[in-house]
Amino acid sequence: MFHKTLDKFPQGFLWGAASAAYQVEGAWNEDGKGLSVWDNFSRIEGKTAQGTNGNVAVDHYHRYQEDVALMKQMGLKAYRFSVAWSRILPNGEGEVNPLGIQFYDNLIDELRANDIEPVLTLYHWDIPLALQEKYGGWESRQTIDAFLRYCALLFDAFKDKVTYWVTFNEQNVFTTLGYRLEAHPPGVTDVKRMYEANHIVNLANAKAIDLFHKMVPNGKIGPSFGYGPMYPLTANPSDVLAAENGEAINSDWWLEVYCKGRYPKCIYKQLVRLGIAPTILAGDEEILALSKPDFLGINYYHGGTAKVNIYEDADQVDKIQLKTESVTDPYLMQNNHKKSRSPEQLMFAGVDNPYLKKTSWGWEIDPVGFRIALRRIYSKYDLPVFVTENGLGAIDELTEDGQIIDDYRIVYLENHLLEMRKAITDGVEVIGYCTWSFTDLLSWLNGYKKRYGFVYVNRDELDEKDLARIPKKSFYWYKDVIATNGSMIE
Ligand code: BGP
Repeated sequence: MFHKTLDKFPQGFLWGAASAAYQVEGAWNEDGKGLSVWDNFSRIEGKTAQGTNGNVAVDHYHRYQEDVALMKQMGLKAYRFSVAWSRILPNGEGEVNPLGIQFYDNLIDELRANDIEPVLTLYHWDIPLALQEKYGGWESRQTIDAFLRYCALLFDAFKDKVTYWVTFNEQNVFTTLGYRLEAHPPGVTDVKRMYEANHIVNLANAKAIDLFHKMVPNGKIGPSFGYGPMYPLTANPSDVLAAENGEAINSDWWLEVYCKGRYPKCIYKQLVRLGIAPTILAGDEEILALSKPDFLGINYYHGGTAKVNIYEDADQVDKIQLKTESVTDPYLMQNNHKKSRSPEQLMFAGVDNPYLKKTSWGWEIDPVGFRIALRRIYSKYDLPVFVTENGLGAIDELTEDGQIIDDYRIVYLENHLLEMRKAITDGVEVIGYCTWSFTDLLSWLNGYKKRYGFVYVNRDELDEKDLARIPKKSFYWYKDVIATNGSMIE
């Protein structure tokens, strides 16, 4: 779709930036906070880059006023942050920690006083350790009850101060990395357990949305999904089908539950066939149907590319491999799901996209994919879209006179914003856009080297230094973007 002129960004568009509690706050054991699974996991040798952890992070807990002052200086319209469940309920349930509520109350007041819309994420991966140890975390239905109590406390405390709420951040990512690839807590490698835990989170999400609508009738809530479109490698219909399969298992599997309140039938049938479908009890379908989000949050970094897998490609089927009873044969997964990590193998083969460059961490850079993503999910689900994360992880270096000239970040964001503006012109309703991130922060697995912020934080993996905040060149660029309500993006 070619447009001679582009529509303006809507009035009141939420130009924002995002963070997560564990990645910025620090103060891991202060003012009554309990432990989260990440406080524990990061202590296990070899799990994070150079053993980095969130004990201090970028000390936002103590420096939130300074950080909000910088947001104000920039003119930021929205700040997305997450609440650490273990600050509110140190054991995940039971006694409430009033100092935990107080911290977020102060932060929200500070944001409001500076005309910044708070966007509150209820869960950004840091489940209280006590719930993990007592119930097995997201593998137990008791955790749903604990989560709802936690949600109710926050709904009640902030219903008059916070309009925009996010339930779960990237459920697809934390269940995959946590229960299948052992890269995140609880460090499991069992695809069946992943789908079981994922089902529990789906139930928690639906119930939380339903409770929210009863308790905060004027608010808006939705999940934030890590989304990128799947492309076929070629116009070969078999590759196109492979991409459809990829889109279905990587995205529809979650998005249909969020937006339509039920599992997509083909993927569900495939998981049943493979013996890895989640256990659905009587009443679960009714609970899933309660999921009626007001918007769909998406975190966009990149999509993926698929070609037909070796089992379905008539030209190059490696029949020998199929005939051998190797444990890597995915058909064996029916009896031995622990040995296989990939039901997707039967559906498509993931490949590099020959048209796209990558970041230093191997993430494809694909601004046009952002427009495709917005168009695709808007036409499929018909919900306003809130872009809750997008950004570039890069190595930033201080010049001798103490500046950070991050032109590469400006180019990255500019290209993405232009595609978003085109998507808006196409007709997609986008209500806001949060970059990842405002200040530099701790990357879950990559330490402090991989920086995303508009504001440099003077620390590295081994040395906390003075944690000074230094606005980068991109800070002033985004300030102008906001001041012109995006009209300079063309
Ligand atoms: C998203 C997460 C964020 C953040 C971001 C960048 O998936 O929601 O919390 O971590 O990715 O990730 P990384 O630090 O691995 O580059």
